Amino acid sequence: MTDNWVSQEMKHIELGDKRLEKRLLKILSDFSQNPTASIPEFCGDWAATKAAYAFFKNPDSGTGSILLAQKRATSDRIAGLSRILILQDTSSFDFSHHPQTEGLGPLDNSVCQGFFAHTSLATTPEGVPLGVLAQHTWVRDEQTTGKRHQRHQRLIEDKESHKWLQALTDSTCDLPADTEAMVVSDRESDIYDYFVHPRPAQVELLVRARHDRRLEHDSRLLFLTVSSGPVRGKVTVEVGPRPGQKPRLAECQVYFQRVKLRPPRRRTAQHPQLPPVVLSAILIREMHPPADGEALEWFLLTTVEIANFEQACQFIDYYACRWIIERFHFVLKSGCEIEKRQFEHGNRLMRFLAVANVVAWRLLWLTYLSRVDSNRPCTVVLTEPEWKALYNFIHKTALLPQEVPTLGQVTAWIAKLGGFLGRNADGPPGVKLLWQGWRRLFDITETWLIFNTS
Ligand SMILES: [Mn+2]
Repeated sequence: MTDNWVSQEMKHIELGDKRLEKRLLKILSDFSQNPTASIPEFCGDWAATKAAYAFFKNPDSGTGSILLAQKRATSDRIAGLSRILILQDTSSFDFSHHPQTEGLGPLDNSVCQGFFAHTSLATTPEGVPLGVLAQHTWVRDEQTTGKRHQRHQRLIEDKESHKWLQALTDSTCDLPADTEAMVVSDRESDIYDYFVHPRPAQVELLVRARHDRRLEHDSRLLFLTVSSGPVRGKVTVEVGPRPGQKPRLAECQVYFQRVKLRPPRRRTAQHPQLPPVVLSAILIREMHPPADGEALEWFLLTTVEIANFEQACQFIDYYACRWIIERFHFVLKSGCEIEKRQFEHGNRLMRFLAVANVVAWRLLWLTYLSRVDSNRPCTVVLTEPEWKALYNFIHKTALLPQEVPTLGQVTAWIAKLGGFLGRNADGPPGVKLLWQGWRRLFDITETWLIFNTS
């Protein structure tokens, strides 16, 4: 049986073959119920397993078509929202432990083999994931990068830097005209060309700065100019746990200033001179960093003119949401076990990734939606048998409640199945507990259905 949400999510799929489309829905449905399982395990029987492997082998099971279907479903969720964030970032997928896989290339560390994926994930301004808008996968060429290419890391980055511009275009080309989008990205995207790359009128950029650029019309440098300006206010930022460091609340000073950047010097005909660009710089700097740890410091650049302290704080919150795409990569790797998948060729792994995007998005969506919208009825994410089975199992009763449980309640119960203790200090359950619980809920529901279907 195909889950309703799967058919909804893939309603725009066009693989040019109805049987392939049906197979995709079946794979998605089985896979999402048991994301960490191997293909034979989540397929359940030999015939389904064989069909799944045939699906990933088939060049007609195009990653482009699957991505486009998800982009359209994501656009349906975006429609009507006045503002969204688009988080873009790169991740590498390492298959060094499967050396027999063909069609892969060197990663940042040249002894590792795998491929790269650059993903644009849409979220609400509160960080609730809406879906993948664009994804570009590629393999580095062993010949051009060379065995000692680690030394040339900057050269490779320069060569691949076009991905930021391309993702900006791909993820924003079909946005509704009344939806504003803030495209958020990390220090790797601090590329002058990116700031001047054409984009739709309602699209703005927010980038963490890496380069101390020269300002136009005087010889001053960006970082010193902003940090020697006036302190506009103070904010407290939550810093998550890091290796050897507990989570903390960092008290930070906020600076912001309008700056006009001088374009980099160009010499070649292929790279003509670019115009100067006017941006707003926002600096937040921790006032009392821990003795044993690094101070929190973000130097952000945005194409929006920052008018006041409140607006600067809003942009700091937007940048904090960039973390969600790191979580997305985490769910792909640890939740969907991409790097443990065994296929003969990298192409099949990339097809598998296109399918896993949908599963990972949904897990993350559920995790964050339950935090911001916990009072909604749970039927937005669970089928009737699912929530009933969950309720009966958790409460050790055959009776049902008067009212449909809320999203917050069922999320806590699913997490409990995954090992969540729910102590006051634990905070809301994370995505890992949810995918662990999700898997048990599937079995519990199957059993529940045996006793509750007449
Ligand atoms: Mn990055």
